[in-house]
Amino acid sequence: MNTEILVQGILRGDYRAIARSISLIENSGYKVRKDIISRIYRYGSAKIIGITGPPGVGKSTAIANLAPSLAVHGKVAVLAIDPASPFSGGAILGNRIRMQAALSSKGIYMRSTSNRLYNGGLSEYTWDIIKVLEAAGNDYIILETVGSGQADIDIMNIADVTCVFLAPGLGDEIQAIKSGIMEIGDIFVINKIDREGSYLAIKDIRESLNMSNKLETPVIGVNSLTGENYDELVKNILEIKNKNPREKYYRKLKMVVMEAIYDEYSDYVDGIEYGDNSLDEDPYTLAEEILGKNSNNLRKIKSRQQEY
Ligand SMILES: Nc1nc2c(ncn2[C@@H]2O[C@H](COP(=O)(O)OP(=O)(O)OP(=O)(O)O)[C@@H](O)[C@H]2O)c(=O)[nH]1
Ligand SMILES: [Mg+2]
Repeated sequence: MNTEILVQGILRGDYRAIARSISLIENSGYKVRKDIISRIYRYGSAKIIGITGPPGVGKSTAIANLAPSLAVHGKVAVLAIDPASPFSGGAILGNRIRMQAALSSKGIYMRSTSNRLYNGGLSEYTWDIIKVLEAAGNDYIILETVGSGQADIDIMNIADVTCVFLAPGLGDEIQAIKSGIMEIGDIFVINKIDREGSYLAIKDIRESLNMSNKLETPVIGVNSLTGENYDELVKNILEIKNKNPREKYYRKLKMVVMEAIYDEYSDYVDGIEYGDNSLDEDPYTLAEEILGKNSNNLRKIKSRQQEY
């Protein structure tokens, strides 16, 4: 498909164009991503709401409540990042399809993306996909990340509001992950307050926040099965101001520039071969030559590549 037509589709909020662009972003090289992103990245601006927490805490169930509640205030999209594990693949997919159907009947676009081998709670292309969803006119983008404790700190770089979900009875698990997540949460949500121990869990988090000088951070108990206290949660999410978009942009900028440089020069690097006596330079000199500071060996590599 022609990129210009695709971009027009994204800007109209057309689901098929959005889905197609996200697939292209996930499966093509940086040049295709550039082609799409460079045309859309100035369009739209959404509040990015990160939902993180340990596996099974109820993040997806929460989003099934949260997304329709936010949809009263603007256009909503959901992006779920799934672990790449081959074991959980089928089960997760089934849940996703049900959730997608339920949300889309309410005009909410949902998409999941795998974090593949990317080391962290996000996928490599989360930022790019968010740009597509912003350009499509969404006011709120809810991001469910793989609940992996410390690794989810990545979410801070991309979300305007980070909601850390915990549940009563996690016990040791809470202790283990607390050190990392106390820093990242703008809102702490104790889910499953229908369960025993929810009062203690809320108290425990409040105490930890006090110790980290985050006395003002809201701690909200909810029941995601009944929707209890979601008004309170939504109110708190709406109250938190968006971060400066430029600040969020910097990390991505560095990553993409590195990737683009690598893409541009990797052919030359691949062209270096074992036992190549015509390239008898030390690696540093050779690197400088590839970067264009001296073109002697580069010409050799280039001309050999053309023979292939
Ligand atoms: N009792 C109770 N159960 C809940 C509540 N919220 C979610 N659950 C249940 O908890 C289980 C896990 O919920 P999910 O929403 O899949 O949890 P998740 O955090 O998205 O899980 P992963 O994506 O696998 O990390 C499901 O069986 C839900 O029905 C709640 O408020 N109370
Ligand atoms: Mg989930």
